[in-house]
Amino acid sequence: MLSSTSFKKLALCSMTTAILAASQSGFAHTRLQTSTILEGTRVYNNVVIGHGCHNATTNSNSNPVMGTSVVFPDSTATVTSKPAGAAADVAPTAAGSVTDWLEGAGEGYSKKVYSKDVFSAEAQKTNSLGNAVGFWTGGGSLPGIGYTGLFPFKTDAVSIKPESCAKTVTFVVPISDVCELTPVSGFSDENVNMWTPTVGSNFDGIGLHGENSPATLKVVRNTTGTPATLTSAEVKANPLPASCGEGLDITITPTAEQINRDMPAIDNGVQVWPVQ
Ligand SMILES: [Cu+2]
Repeated sequence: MLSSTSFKKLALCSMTTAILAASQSGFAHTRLQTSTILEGTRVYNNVVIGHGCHNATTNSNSNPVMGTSVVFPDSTATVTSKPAGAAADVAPTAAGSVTDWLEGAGEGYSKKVYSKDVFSAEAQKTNSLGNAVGFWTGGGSLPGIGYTGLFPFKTDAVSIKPESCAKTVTFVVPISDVCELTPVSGFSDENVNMWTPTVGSNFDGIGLHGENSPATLKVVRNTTGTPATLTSAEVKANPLPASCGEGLDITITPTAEQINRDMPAIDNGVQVWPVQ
């Protein structure tokens, strides 16, 4: 059982989100270790926390992280498309539902890998269908600077519908790094880094570090079959139908309703964060 006193604090990047977003790989934003995967493959991965919350006294990100909460979009998510390889300033268009693009249920593909290496408690989150929709882990103190925190999970094979024109499918994965337990009304750069999309949820974190800068997981269509890196088993090619041209880049973003439901950390029926 977690208590408020078992938790400590987090901190902020001194550089702006905009600067970091332009070259995220070299910086310390919270991201997935492997952010691009091939369809049809199971991948072991990590949430990577690069820094803590802002400490006003030291003007650094030295407030330690005491927990992190992750949401994977479920099949209720908002789906948009762009022409494959379109520039960032090309506006996305509405593109139906998740299962228009992905085989199966379109959710439940992510599972926590059990680990207490960093924090002492963790739990999977499931939706009403029993499908995994994320996880949280907390209880402890990840130093805000000087270390990187890794939180293991895996994704099961995600397969793109052969008849669809999807060339890539990108899941938006909101993550909250918590440095101090507060209610939603008390969120600040001193107590949480909010790597979330701006969708109108309680966790938009407007003005906070990470605002509208969520982690992502891009699934790439296997148009050519077995890749050179996989030799043990043949992987069937999934070519784009000829009528698709260059194809589409699909983005799957969890709704505000899902984020409000699935972002809170609930330990044995008790909501630990945000404080209610
Ligand atoms: Cu940062």
